[in-house]
Amino acid sequence: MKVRAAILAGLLLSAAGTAFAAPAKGPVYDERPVKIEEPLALRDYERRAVDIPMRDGVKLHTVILVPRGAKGAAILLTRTPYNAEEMTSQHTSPVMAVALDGYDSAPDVVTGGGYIRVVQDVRGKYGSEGAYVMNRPFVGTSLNPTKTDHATDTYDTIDWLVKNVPESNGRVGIIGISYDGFTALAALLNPHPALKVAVPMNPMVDGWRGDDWFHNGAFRQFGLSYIWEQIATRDNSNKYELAEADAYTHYMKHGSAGALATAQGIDQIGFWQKLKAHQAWDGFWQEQAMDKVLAKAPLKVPTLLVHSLWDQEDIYGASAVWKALKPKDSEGLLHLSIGPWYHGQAIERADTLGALHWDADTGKWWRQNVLAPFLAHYLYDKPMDVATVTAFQSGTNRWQRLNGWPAAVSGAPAEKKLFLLPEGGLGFAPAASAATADYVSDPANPVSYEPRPNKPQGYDGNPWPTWLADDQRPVSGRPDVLTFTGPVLDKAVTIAGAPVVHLTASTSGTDSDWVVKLIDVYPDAVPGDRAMGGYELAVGMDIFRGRFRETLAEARPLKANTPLGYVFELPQANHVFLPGHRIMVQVQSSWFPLYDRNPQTFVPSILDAKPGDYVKAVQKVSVGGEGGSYIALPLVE
Ligand code: PG9
Repeated sequence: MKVRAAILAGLLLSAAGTAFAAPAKGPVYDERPVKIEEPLALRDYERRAVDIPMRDGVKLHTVILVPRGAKGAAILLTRTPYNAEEMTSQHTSPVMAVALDGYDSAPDVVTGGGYIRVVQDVRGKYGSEGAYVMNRPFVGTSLNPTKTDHATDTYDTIDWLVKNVPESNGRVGIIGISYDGFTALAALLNPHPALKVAVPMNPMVDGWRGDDWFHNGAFRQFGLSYIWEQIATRDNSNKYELAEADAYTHYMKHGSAGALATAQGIDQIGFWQKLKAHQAWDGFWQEQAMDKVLAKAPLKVPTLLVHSLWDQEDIYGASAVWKALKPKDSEGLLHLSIGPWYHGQAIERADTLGALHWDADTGKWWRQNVLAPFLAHYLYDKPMDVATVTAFQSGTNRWQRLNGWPAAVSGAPAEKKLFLLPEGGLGFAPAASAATADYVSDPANPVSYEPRPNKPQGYDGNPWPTWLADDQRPVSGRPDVLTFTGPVLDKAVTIAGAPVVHLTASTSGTDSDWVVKLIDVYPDAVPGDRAMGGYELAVGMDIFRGRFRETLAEARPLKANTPLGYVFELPQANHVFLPGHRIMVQVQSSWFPLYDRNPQTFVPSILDAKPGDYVKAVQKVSVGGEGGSYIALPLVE
């Protein structure tokens, strides 16, 4: 045994080419060496941590993992506020794929492609110097008085990397999810010539229209903890902890989100002050919306946008960028992938989404058949066969290769009106005579977005990532949730694109929220999947804050007790309502605590509403006659 061990040790040492130095002499009675040397030679990669200088002298902390023996390897870069050191050492392992096995990296693709992996802290976060500004707006806008932004920082970083990483082939790709999808988009502005490909996944694009901070003007309260943890300290060490076991109670306790923010100390944070000052879709949001920013110049870098159909955080961004850039993409550089995923699930195991089963690991399929070949094509000149749009169709649960979106290979979808009808009906023909469906919305008893107790936002063992795919039955029976159900379908109804809500409704208040859900109701018996019997799966749902019905740019009171029109898009869907299923629509006026409560009395700032402003309101939804409510479905024949 001893001889074998000695031979093995000798082999390892000669393979690694290094031996450990004799320990420096330590204190008299201590077995620890003065300085420990890690067994680096046993790693299948080399780790370099560098501080790269930007044009203004600020240094950005950057971790570079180089596969051992790499030569002519392309670089895959991610720029993040989430801690570059941690993201590159998720597990203690000498194996690069294991070290990267966590947020953002798609380690199977990274190591499978022999890439050099680079992760950088954005300025002001973790190991990087400089000031931190949330989703730092761009130089040249009125929002950024400095000379640096994520576009210049990416340029300077890439410039340094191609000159200082000798194992590289001089080509760089940028990839990232959410915030890091936003930084991947930012790289496309005046890009460095070595940037050859970008993959923004579930990118944050417009914080007001439908990504992290607001949806159509309704404030997403979980943003408070994010803002606090992200901005209070460089290393996120100040945590936002809830004293209450149920987040519902926590957010109710203080009344408005503004009062809660004050109690939590969040008033100290600059971004919160900006957010409070810009509760409408004004210049502040429009100037930094990435779809608008990028639409100003032609796309120069091949880009694969990734959209998740059940993205609980940034369900708006990817398709907004697609819509803004695709018509101008004369060179065919822009591609889109649409998957049946929660936020970021494309790089995780994805054979299920909550109770839903896709029969195969859709994340793995997409990485092998779309992501890996797309990157290898632009970074290593390998051939690829990736369609302009690769979309997963839920219901039939199959991948489609499309030449546009929203479009089938054979053509664009046509609008088909789905009418809300009296007595809880739903159908493709309107009701002739005027009628309303009524309910009382009480801010003292708001509709919970998921069954209580609500967990704070988070990923570990918590239902947050999958809540958009939750069964809607728990709220169907509430008297303040209107439910409209169509007949059992005898043939499939296929939709591709964004259903558009055309709601006509009155409120006894002077402001109101409207939540509309388009739901697929499963038959009572689902062969092979009993848990899905009668399941109410939302294929698209969103909220609209009534005060913005005339213009998103300014809040205006509603005329009480008067039927008014509200038009807004639901998120993208690519779904087949199968024969035997039924289509359902739900309407309600609160979605708590995910969204702050509308006081239902018009006040200039809902974030500062006072307890006396919150009043019950009688809501009447028009379900027939002229101006009856409907959803325009993007129907595919
Ligand atoms: N959705 C997160 C976020 C992005 C940008 C701003 C605020 C939050 C994220 O997952 O990164």
